[in-house]
Amino acid sequence: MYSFMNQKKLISKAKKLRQKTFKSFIETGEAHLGGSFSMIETLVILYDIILKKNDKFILSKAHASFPLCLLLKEKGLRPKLSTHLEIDEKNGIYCTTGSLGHGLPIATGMALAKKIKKQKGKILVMISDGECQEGTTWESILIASKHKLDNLIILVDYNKIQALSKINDVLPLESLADKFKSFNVNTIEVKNGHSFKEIVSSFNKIKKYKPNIIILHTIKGKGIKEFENDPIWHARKLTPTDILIGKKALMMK
Ligand SMILES: Cc1ncc(C[n+]2csc(CCOP(=O)(O)OP(=O)(O)O)c2C)c(N)n1
Ligand SMILES: [Mg+2]
Repeated sequence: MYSFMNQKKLISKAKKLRQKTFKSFIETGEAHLGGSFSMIETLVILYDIILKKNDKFILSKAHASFPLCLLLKEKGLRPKLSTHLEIDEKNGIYCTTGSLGHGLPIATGMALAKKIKKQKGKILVMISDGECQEGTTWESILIASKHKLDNLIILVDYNKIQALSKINDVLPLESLADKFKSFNVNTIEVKNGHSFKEIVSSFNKIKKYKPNIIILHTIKGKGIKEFENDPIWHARKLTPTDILIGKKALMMK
């Protein structure tokens, strides 16, 4: 059973991670803000509560690498802060990602290898809804399902926006949950992907003898109201006005 004692602490960690991420966007002049902010709560929970010694987390949607790298730095690791990720196992980056649609196939292979070698630990992988429009995602799920990879947990950041368009305008995914279920995967939905309570309790619904998928309904750009749910915030460079708006919303100096 996963549980959390101190919601205030988690809220404060998420707030600080958004602030740090925004600061890095300003400093580097690079900002994949939307997709970084949609997964902040899940990242905090993963690294605070879920991940254990032999587990590995892979961020397939690596354009949102900043909050992950900053979180790993807080844990005393030294990953290179860059958009997209290069394998660096000793610093918590278990896979090179950035070209979308590859993190899940690799995670599936890693989970299968663990199973064959009877190794402990789980592989957790975060994919985007944009990646659910790619064939490699569904091929991987076929394989994970055939091999009953219950050591694989797939998290979907379902923020309903891919790159510069709404998913529904480009290539709708509904019903995403039904699609996963039809591939014989234990499919768990989190209605509010920013609720610590809902995210943690979704991990208590994980089943054995099947791969598990947690679909997190999230808001792209969550945390800065003016930027939320707007496709423009996928990778927009911050203007001086944006910086003022963001700092105010995130309560930064
Ligand atoms: C194979 C591939 N094609 C295109 C891109 C360029 N690209 C970067 S992010 C992105 C889409 C972002 O939307 P989504 O995948 O849903 O991520 P999120 O909303 O979580 O940021 C695209 C097309 C890429 N990184 N890899
Ligand atoms: Mg998306």
